[in-house]
Order: sequence, then C-alpha cells, then structure tokens
Amino acid sequence: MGRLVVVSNRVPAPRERSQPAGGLAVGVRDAVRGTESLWFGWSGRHASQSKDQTPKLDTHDGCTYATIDLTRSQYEHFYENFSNGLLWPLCHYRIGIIDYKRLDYKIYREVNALFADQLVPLLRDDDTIWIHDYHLFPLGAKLRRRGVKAKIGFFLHIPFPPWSVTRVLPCAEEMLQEMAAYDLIGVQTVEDARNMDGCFEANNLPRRAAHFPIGIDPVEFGEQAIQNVMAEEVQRLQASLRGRKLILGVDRLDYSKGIPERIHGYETFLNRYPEHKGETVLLQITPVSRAGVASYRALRRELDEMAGHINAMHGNFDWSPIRYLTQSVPREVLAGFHRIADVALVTPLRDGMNLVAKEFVAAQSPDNPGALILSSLAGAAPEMDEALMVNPYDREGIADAIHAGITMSLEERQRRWQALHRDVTQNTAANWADRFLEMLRETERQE
Ligand code: GDG
Repeated sequence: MGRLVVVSNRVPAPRERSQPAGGLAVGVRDAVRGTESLWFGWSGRHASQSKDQTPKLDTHDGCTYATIDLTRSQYEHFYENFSNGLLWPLCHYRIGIIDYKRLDYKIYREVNALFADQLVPLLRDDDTIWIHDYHLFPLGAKLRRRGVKAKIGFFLHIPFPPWSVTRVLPCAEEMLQEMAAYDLIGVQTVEDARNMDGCFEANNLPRRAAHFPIGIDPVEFGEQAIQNVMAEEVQRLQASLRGRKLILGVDRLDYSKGIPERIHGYETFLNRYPEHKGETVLLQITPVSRAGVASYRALRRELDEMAGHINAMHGNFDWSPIRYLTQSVPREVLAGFHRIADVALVTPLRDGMNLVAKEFVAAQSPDNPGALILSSLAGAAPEMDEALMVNPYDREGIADAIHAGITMSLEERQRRWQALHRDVTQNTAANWADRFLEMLRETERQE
C-alpha cells in the first residue's frame, strides 16, 4: 500500500506532534503514526516575500512534515477574510455576517494553487491523498489540473448547509464544480451529507458525500484526567469551590459555540431557581481565537460585559456565579477540570461535531459521573442522545437542564454516562480515520 498524504491548512508544530490537541490533529496523527506518510500545510509563520514559499521538510515518527509559509497578504485574504470571515459563517448558517469580496476569493484560489504547486513535486503515483477542511475546498481540482491521478479524499470538519443557504455565495457553483474533483467527501453527520449532495444535485454534479462522525482518543484523555486530578491547578480549583457544584464550559471564543446564549441560560437558571443561589459556579474557559476577524472582537466585548453584569447582579462578596477566562488552559489541566466538573454546558448554535462533549464524557469517573448538557444543534447530538438535550436559543430550557443536571440522582447520571461512554469509546479518532480511508480506497471514481 502506498503512502498517506494529508493536507490541512495548519500542520501541528514540532512540539505538538506527539500530543496534539483537537480532533483533526489527533485523528490524523493516529492515521499517519508509524506508517510512511507525508503531512503538508501552512507552518503558521509569515513569509517575508512570496518567492520564499518552498516547503521545509522534517520527519517525526515515520511522518514527513512539509510546511510552507504564507505572506501577510495571503494570510489576510485567504485565511482571515475568505476562510474565516466568509466560509465559516456561511457553513454555520450565519449569512447575516458574511462579507464577500472578489479579491479575497481570488487570493483564496491562489493560495490553493500555491499548495498544489508546492505539493505536486513531493507526490508519488501510489499515494492516497486526504485533504482537510474549508480552507482547501478547491485543492483537489488544482491537483487534478496538474495531472495528479491518485485517489483524493476530502473531509469537512464543520457543518455544510443546504443549497438554499449555500447559493448565497456568489462563487458557490464554481466551488462545487471544483469539489466534484474529489473521489469521496466526508462530513460529520447524515444531515451534512444530505445537504452537500443536494448542492451537487442542484448543479448537475455527481453525489460525493458520506458521513463519518469524528471521535477523540478517549483512553488517552481519560488517563490524563485521572492523572491530573491531584495536579496543583485542579486541587486549587476544587478548594476554591468550597463545596459548590462546578458547571464547566470550554470553547474557543467563537460565535458558533453559543456562549452568550449559555450565559443567558445560566442567568435564567439563577432567576428561575433562587433556592440554588450560591450553590453553583460556572467556569467558562474561552481561549481567544481569530482575533483578526471583526466579529470575534465584538463577541469578546459582549462576553466581557455579560460576565461582569451577571457577577454584579447576582454575586455576593463571597461568591461570584461566573468565572470567565480568555486564556488557554494546558490540555492535561483541562482534563482534570473535566473530571471534577458536575455539569458540562455545551451549547453551540451549530457545530460540525464538538469534541468537548466527548472529552467531558471520557474524563468522568464511573463512580460519580457528571451530567452533560448538549445542544441539539451540535453534530455530536445524534450520537449522544443520552445527554440532557437543549435548544441553545431557549434560555428557559437551558436553565431547566442546569437544574436537572445539578439535582440528578447518581443512578440516572451513571445510566446516562454509561451509554454516552460506550459511544465515545466505540467511535474513536483512530477508527474515524480508518473508516474514511477504507471507503476512499474502495471508491471507484465517477465522472
Ligand atoms: C472543528 C469543528 C469539530 C478548547 N479550549 C482549550 C482547549 N480546547 C480544545 C478542546 C477540543 C478542541 O479545542 C475544540 O474542539 P471542538 O470540536 O469543540 O471545536 P473546533 O475547534 O471548532 O473544531 C468542530 C472539530 O473541528 C473536529 O472535527 O468537532 O465541530 O468546529 O479538543 O478541548 N485545549 C486546551 N486549552 C484550552 O483552553 N489545551
């Protein structure tokens, strides 16, 4: 069998390669580990001039990492504006905030062509190529135009909306035509596959999509949680709670994650269930992301204000109902925080999957598991139906679910957790990658 060639916008930095965070990096690491493979993408650095964009190669654990630098202009138009300022909101059904500019699209396509130009010389005939995420929709077509005959698969980590939403994009038809160059397109859910195939059909293109819900490495995360329960930070958090219930939220600072909606839900809980006042702390960990995009800066200001407002309105001199952090917490400490949490509050307005929900389940103690509150609009919802399901737009519903979570009997928590844990253990990051690659290798190309 030939090599696996992975392409993603970002390639893990050398120090993240043995223990990467996040689903893409973990799943792909398991797929490339120990086999001869190549992982190509952006280094995360800026090139001073466009001529300085040849890949730098280094090998770790059998995998060759090939990374290129992007110029500041490419970063702005390709990454910030077109990928994160347009495709991200569109795919999360937020057409009200999209900002289309022809120049951004032009540079988005140019960067995809640059990836293709720099990747082709590194390819062999018997490679299998696996491209990831919305930054690289046109890459398969660019590779085909340069004569690449290998199997090329694509996986989309975020949702894909139906044609009635997608057609808002002025370049939607061209993008779909280019996406038809892939032999197989993996998406997270049945709904996403149906939407994407519907877009192909509306444009007289062959169907390409199948769903492959991504997982985590539950054993590794569960062990980190056990090992870190006695870590200094986790013990300090535990002591600071003084017996109060810990409700945990962990999300990149992103409007798709429903953080303001969650905080409104928590405030509604405080008003609706005054008998529990002073008994809970919501710890919201929200590392800042994409600070170069205006809608993310606006969200940050909104959250700062909301957290301050709730503490001022509901807190007391010895109790703050909400603790809100915008710095990232080390992964192993996060695992320990999950283990001691009584409730996880996961309320995205839309999410491809949502790995935080799965990490919370993996980190729980079977003897005393916490309760998971999950948005029915997360890609994880169909698999995790033993969670307390909420609609994130319904703040009374979130309030009631928090109440149910903190008062739930041990028997019910265990029953729900056992079902959730079974699913998280069966569908791991490693077998997600295996299933996708097996289907890709079996797929016969349809024109
Ligand atoms: C995209 C899709 C899909 C968060 N805060 C900290 C931290 N995290 C880690 C979490 C988790 C990861 O980041 C976030 O994963 P999600 O799945 O929740 O969300 P996205 O980043 O939006 O990922 C998503 C995913 O791709 C995979 O296909 O599930 O739907 O949007 O692992 O734990 N990690 C550390 N400190 C933090 O403060 N160390």
